[in-house]
Amino acid sequence: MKQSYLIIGFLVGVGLLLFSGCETFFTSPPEQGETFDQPLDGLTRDQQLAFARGDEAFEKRFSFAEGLGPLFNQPACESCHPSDGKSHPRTNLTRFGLNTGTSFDPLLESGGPQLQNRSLPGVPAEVIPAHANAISVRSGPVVFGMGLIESIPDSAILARADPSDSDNDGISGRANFVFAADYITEEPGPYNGKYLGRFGRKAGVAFLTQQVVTAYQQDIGITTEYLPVENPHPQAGILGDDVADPEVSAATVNDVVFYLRTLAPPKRGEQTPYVQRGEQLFGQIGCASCHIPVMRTGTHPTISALSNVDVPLYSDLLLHDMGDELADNFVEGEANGREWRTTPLWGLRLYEQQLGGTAYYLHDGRTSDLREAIRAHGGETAGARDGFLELSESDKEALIAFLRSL
Ligand code: HEC
Ligand code: HEC
Ligand SMILES: [Ca+2]
Ligand SMILES: [Ca+2]
Ligand SMILES: [Ca+2]
Ligand SMILES: [Ca+2]
Repeated sequence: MKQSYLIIGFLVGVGLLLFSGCETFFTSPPEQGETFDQPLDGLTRDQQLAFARGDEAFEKRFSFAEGLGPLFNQPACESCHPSDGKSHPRTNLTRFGLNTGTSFDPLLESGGPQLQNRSLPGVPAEVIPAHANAISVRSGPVVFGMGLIESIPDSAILARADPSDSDNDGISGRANFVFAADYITEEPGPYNGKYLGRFGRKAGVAFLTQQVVTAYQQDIGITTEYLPVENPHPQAGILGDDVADPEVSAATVNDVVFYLRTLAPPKRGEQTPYVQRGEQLFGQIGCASCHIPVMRTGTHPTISALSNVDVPLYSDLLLHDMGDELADNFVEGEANGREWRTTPLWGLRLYEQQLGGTAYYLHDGRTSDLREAIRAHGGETAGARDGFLELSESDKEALIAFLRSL
């Protein structure tokens, strides 16, 4: 008898605890659409498995015994794309070269174009050679929505290009045409042998697989079956490490590509009338001429979730002259030292939360203040920027509220 009273008392106690104190003991998991690591809806079982493998590979931290180095910036993709989002400026990477005004030399013999600031134990890290005059500091962008960006037909992007500003609106976006690495395809691209670039801050890469393979080799010092040679360290006369190449299989690269391709953009925040007013202003003063609210994909051969859907990315994926303040003097494909690809703004409302409370905007994460990011827009964007600066304080706030709803 006594014992069963005790048990009942205990159960009642636990029950009270569960009903009353639950929220204070456990933080609820983030909801669908509130993070950057959700798959697109409608993947098949096999596709979900590939997504999960790619997710794991993206998070993997390499050790020296697994091939990290000889030179590297960080040991994992996730180091610079935490939770698949933007990087903290402490993991920014630097590229360098020599811009003579008429030509650009990526200074391969001095370890260019990327500075790897870390290396194997006992090996000196790279330094920027004294004769480099183009130094480009880059922070890692968000990596969701890559398959949607990849599936927008070239024609839809090119339709918005206006290289000589023939419609006289002051905006002359142009495409970056770039060559493909030979491990991607031997086929010459449709534009004088080149392809339409869409990845990277200057749209310097046309293929997602190339973006991933290069990240492994340049950022982590990891060779892959696609590119089984180490990034050399000419400043120290070192060609590799002791780990046999390739250090990562083509299957793993393909899983990571699949993961990025099927990572869904987060859901948009609440559309209050205030936010809608901000969106209207965003259009009125010309922000939406480059930050195009929606593009549409074509037909995808194997992933139905990527076929004929809207892509609310807030970018035209074109290059724009952003003026002196943002210029880096660094040339990439056809992009010059003043041009940058319009940064997609989707997911902006979650950037702060993803980095523990502070977000970092622009290509090098130079500011945490959205107004400052807008003020830095020069060159082709001077008109839209001035339009913003001339808004009343309450209109400015509505526009910022709109950005924070994306
Ligand atoms: C040292 C930091 C760093 C590491 C490590 C890193 N990245 Fe990145 N990532 C960047 C930066 C910086 C950019 C922008 C590059 C540019 O402008 O060319 C970028 C761009 C990208 C993009 C293109 C995004 C876009 O908006 O076009 C993808 C995709 C990507 N990285 C995937 C990866 C994968 C996969 C790995 C691991 C194999 C990886 N990254 C490792 C810093 C990093
Ligand atoms: C001519 C094209 C163009 C116009 C017009 C334009 N932008 Fe941009 N925007 C860009 C480019 C290119 C970048 C990337 C610049 C960089 O990183 O150096 C950018 C970056 C941004 C960023 C930073 C995003 C991030 O995650 O780092 C914000 C915010 C932004 N723009 C908002 C606006 C607003 C608001 C307006 C209107 C006042 C506007 N833009 C007008 C091209 C444009
Ligand atoms: Ca290696
Ligand atoms: Ca280097
Ligand atoms: Ca124009
Ligand atoms: Ca090796």
